[in-house]
Amino acid sequence: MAVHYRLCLILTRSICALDPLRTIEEAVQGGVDMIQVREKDCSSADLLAWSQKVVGLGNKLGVPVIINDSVEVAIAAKASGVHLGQDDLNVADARKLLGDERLIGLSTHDLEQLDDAALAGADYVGFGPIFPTATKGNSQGIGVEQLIGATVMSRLPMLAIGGITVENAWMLPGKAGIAVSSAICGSEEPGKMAHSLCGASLY
Ligand code: 3NM
Repeated sequence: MAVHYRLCLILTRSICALDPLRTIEEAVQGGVDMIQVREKDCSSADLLAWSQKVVGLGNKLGVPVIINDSVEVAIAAKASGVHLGQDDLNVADARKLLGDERLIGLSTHDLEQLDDAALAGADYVGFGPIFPTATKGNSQGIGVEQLIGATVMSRLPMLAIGGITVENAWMLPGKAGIAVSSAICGSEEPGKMAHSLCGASLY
């Protein structure tokens, strides 16, 4: 199913300026409408325990919680879905495990991957990194023009991702929602930051 979200918070505990659960609560009040749990360096047991907490809070706040990379943790934590990278389990196999009710997001980095994502049956795609970002291994940005081209051809809802801040969000095309990690996690006022990002983006 096609699902459109305006502002996804990619939550990593270690970069949160505040308590991570408080960051979520304030960010949702500020306009975040999807949470993605992204923890690259923790055990499966820790990821599951943390994901269960976030899913509990997400249910209370009425926002879907998506787990980065791990289909099994998404299922065990009763999350709303999973977000996969190009090197993770492929979308078709993840779909067999998750069923049609849960969301599958896929990270895409060029137009070919974007096209493949629709064929594979993803529900939405991330597209980026648009701007340079240290959050994903100091990646260079692919630029706003690529994103504009992608939104024209995409058959799936898109989240622009990578280095998005209040200062540059206005440059993004209104057809894409946005996904943000450090700008909100690193803020001592995540609610205000989320609100400003929503105001700055044209979505
Ligand atoms: N994925 P920040 S860019 C997790 O291009 C992630 O697929 C990307 O964090 C991709 O908002 C990225 O701090 C980093 O730049 C997003």
